[in-house]
Amino acid sequence: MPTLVLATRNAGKVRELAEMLAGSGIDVRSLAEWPDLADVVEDADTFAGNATKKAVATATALGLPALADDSGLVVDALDGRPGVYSARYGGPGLTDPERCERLLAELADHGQTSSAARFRCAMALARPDGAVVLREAAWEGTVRGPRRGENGFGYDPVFEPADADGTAAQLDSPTKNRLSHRGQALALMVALLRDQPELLAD
Ligand code: ITT
Repeated sequence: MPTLVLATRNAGKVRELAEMLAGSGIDVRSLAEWPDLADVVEDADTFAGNATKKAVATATALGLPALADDSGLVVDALDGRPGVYSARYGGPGLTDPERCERLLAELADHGQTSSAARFRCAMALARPDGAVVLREAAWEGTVRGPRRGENGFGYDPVFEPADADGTAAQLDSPTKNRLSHRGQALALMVALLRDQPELLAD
């Protein structure tokens, strides 16, 4: 069975990716098995650049194929922010609910109670030799408070997908995984692996 390491320390991403890859015939491993592996500096200014960096660094360090996700929320009324800085928005040490509140406060500073927005995801699969393939997807919707829902993670409680009722945090995980930026990007990656299984070969 081919092995694939999920190159992320975000527990919400690990849960969603592992759920979606269950039954795929891939031995899915997480970075929790390598607690001492150094974090990758995410200094690229694009989702694709950071995803590629995380996947290549992990695959070359561990000698195993690695899948990285770089994602974030792009808010029109904030000129695309927080974008690639979504994980660090508002500074280090904030909780996910505090980041959601910060986002709503910044929208209010701009005189808005809501804004068109989208989650974007770049997913990179790297082999230990450094070869890398990339797939990208987006999930359109609206940012609006108050926070609603207990599922998901990150900005889900203030993101209303265009293709579902309520917020992303009110969706059950199979529904979120089917619709989301991450779910769509992973589906594209799985289709690529079906065509090119050698990407996961030893
Ligand atoms: P890794 O780099 O270890 O994967 P990270 O959390 O730092 O973890 P990113 O740099 O890709 O990952 O930042 C993604 C952030 O975007 C994440 O922390 C959330 O705040 C937000 N985000 C991404 N996908 C999301 C989703 O499905 N629902 C809610 N928020 C999401």
